[in-house]
Amino acid sequence: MSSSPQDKAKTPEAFSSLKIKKPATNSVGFSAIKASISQASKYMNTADALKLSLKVNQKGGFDCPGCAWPDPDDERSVLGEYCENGMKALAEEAQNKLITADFFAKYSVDEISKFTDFEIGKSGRLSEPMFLAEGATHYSPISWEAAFAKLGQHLNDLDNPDEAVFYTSGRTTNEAAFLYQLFVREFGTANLPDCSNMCHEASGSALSETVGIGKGSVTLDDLYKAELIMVIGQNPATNHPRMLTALEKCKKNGGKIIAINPLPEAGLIKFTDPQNPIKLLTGGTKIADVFVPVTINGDVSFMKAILLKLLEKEEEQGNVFDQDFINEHTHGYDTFITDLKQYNFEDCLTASGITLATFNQAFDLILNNNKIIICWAMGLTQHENAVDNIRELVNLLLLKGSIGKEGAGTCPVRGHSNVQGDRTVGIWENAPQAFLDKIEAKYGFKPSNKHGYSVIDAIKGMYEKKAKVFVGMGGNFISAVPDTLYAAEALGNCNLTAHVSTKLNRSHLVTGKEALILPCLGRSEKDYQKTGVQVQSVENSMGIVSSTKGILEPCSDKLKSEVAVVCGIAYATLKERTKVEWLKYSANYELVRDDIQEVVDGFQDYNKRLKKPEGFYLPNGARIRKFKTKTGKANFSINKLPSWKLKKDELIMMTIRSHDQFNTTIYGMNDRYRGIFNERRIIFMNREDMRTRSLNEKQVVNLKSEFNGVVRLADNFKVVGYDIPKNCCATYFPETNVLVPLDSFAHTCKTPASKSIRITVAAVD
Ligand SMILES: Nc1nc2c(c(=O)[nH]1)N[C@H]1C(S)=C(S)[C@@H](COP(=O)(O)OP(=O)(O)OC[C@H]3O[C@@H](n4cnc5c(=O)[nH]c(N)nc54)[C@H](O)[C@@H]3O)O[C@H]1N2
Ligand SMILES: Nc1nc2c(c(=O)[nH]1)N[C@H]1C(S)=C(S)[C@@H](COP(=O)(O)OP(=O)(O)OC[C@H]3O[C@@H](n4cnc5c(=O)[nH]c(N)nc54)[C@H](O)[C@@H]3O)O[C@H]1N2
Ligand SMILES: [Mo]
Repeated sequence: MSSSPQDKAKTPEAFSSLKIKKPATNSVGFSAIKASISQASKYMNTADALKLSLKVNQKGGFDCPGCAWPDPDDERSVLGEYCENGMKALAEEAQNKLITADFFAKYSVDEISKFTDFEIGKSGRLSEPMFLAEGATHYSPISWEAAFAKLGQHLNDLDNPDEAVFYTSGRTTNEAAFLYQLFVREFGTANLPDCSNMCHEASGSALSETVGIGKGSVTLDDLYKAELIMVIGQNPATNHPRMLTALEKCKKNGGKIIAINPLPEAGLIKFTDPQNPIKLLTGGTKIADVFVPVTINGDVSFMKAILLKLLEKEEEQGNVFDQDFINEHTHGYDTFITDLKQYNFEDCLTASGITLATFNQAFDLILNNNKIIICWAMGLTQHENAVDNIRELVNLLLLKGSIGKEGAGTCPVRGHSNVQGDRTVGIWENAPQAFLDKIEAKYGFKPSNKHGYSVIDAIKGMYEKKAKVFVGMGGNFISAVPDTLYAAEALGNCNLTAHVSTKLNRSHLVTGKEALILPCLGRSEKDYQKTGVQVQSVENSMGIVSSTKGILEPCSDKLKSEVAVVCGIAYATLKERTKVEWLKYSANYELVRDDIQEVVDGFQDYNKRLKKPEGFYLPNGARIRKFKTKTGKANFSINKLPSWKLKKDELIMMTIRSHDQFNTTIYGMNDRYRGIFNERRIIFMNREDMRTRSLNEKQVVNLKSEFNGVVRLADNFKVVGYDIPKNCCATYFPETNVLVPLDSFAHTCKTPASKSIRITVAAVD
């Protein structure tokens, strides 16, 4: 008998062999170059590795699939916009090894599910379409035509288009994403859950409401010119390494930096630019002027403490707030101030976990500077009050008039390399009516204007058997989502699960009754179509759209591009009833861009402007103080302090990324900067919390979360004593996603609260 979807969804519990060293205080430098070269040469051939490292993020090259950090507008180093983790992402994609039909004949789905995520990733690149028949133990090959027909048949057999779910992960290019959502809407549903639901959705919600655009307002140049950058809830040395170059440049221009984070992350403390040989020898730049070790989810409390003191100073001396900006451009100031006055400074400071001395250092920098940029990522967005976190940051920027001028503004640092572009071109379960109207005007069908499933709703829908077909455009749904075991049962309920993927992952193993793997080209590979090698486009974290063109030969001749796959599925599903000429697009992607420019604002002359090596900026109201909110102004907001309390023995846990992973893809078993080697099943704990629980370093513990009466368990983690605030702890995602309750999510936007899970730890005898 084959094992249950739940068994296949869990990460194996065996340990490797944990080594602990002192955490690093300096990031990048020689060790990063060494790490990336060794990674590349282990899994790729040397010529390809060199070719890639020279072309990545170069004008006319291809966009690194690693992260969404922008490329400099002007000079780019000859070494490429080089970064260790970008190189690891590429080495992962451009592996020599292929997974062919033989692999699937050799290993059953059950057997593969016993591999660790690291082993699954290192099995190679998917190289041909595969099908898992009902009741079968092994995947077997299928032709593309048969695969499209099978998927089309399943979709057409549904009673209602809303019984299908179409997930997207943020690596999909604008062209593929636009066609994908077009197909889904013509098919008849708005069920377009997206990785951004688990990522920066809270930023989008908070920013749209307060400043009228769900994206950041700054450019790279602003970062260089800021007087103060606050980096909150973000670990750039690992997740956006090229951001450190911008922070360094800001410092060189006299700027200051405050880092707010429960962990003293290496890159925030000191950074050595790998492209600067002198710096490599002399030891790098100190990054954070002030490090604020806030308690997990203590950010609103900390910000309120700052706002209260600013108000006190404003009332004393009168020149702290930018009253001209407030009068001209904002709404809700008086109500906001009245609300703020209810809070007590000492209570807020205590709740934030920060000492008065550290508070004062951060406060002085905020008080005395008026060009402030705030950068943030998952440390703020994955909490129940995530939207409040971000709105409170906006309150600060509005008081200081620090938005819509040089060197100032909002900077949500995006995750996946095109997650922002995907949303721009229509991957949205709740798209604005104006966008749907444009689709209708252009194509002549009426898109559903229901609020479709977000990730959380999609899981519930499948669990309750209201949704029966799951299609994943990239990503690794089962490992990325919260509440792994519940989600596994949900996927197991489906009639068909189908994934368009570059690499094998656990979502191919936790299947519906039938399953399809549709292997596609990666970003680094040449996309040959009838009119020649195709160029595609992506949008980075700062709203710049630029081209990307693969440079390596495809690893298999049985791969299709994402665009071709979408067109194939759409044609096979919609047949005569379609109003879209699906087959023309895959021959020439310029035709897709022609359509995008008609439907999406800001893309005029798309094909022409894409030819500019540096790409082009999309319009951004907040950047020029045109706040397109309901009030027509930038809105102050009222945010409460978080109300949760830890029960006796409970800790609050954040699930974070190690230095050797890209989301659910595990590049290696180390987390070098944090001094962790050869193990992922660990829990970082405050040493005093260890003492009160009589736990020793490396002791094995089981973790338990209890939420609304439901108990969730994750067994076998080794304790690591760490510099983390009391009552806080950290583990790696996805190993502890089994503990994240499905119903613990951010208000307004339903982002799973995977940075504030209340758990208890119990020693294993
Ligand atoms: N190499 C690499 N690059 C990546 C990724 C990857 O996995 N690997 N993932 C990509 C994606 S999709 C994303 S979204 C980004 C993620 O980039 P990050 O958001 O940097 O990733 P996380 O590891 O989730 O780190 C969250 C940080 O927030 C801190 N934190 C946690 N809780 C709190 C809190 O309550 N308050 C504060 N102030 N801080 C807190 C943690 O200590 C940690 O430093 O990176 C992108 N780039
Ligand atoms: N507990 C916890 N859970 C989290 C998070 C957390 O911090 N803590 N972070 C959340 C965040 S921020 C995010 S963004 C999600 C990530 O969720 P996902 O985006 O679903 O996950 P990834 O691990 O990035 O997906 C990796 C898979 O994408 C496929 N892939 C890679 N490149 C391509 C490509 O070019 N095309 C196609 N078609 N497929 C490709 C490969 O098959 C690979 O196995 O996870 C979320 N889950
Ligand atoms: Mo993300």
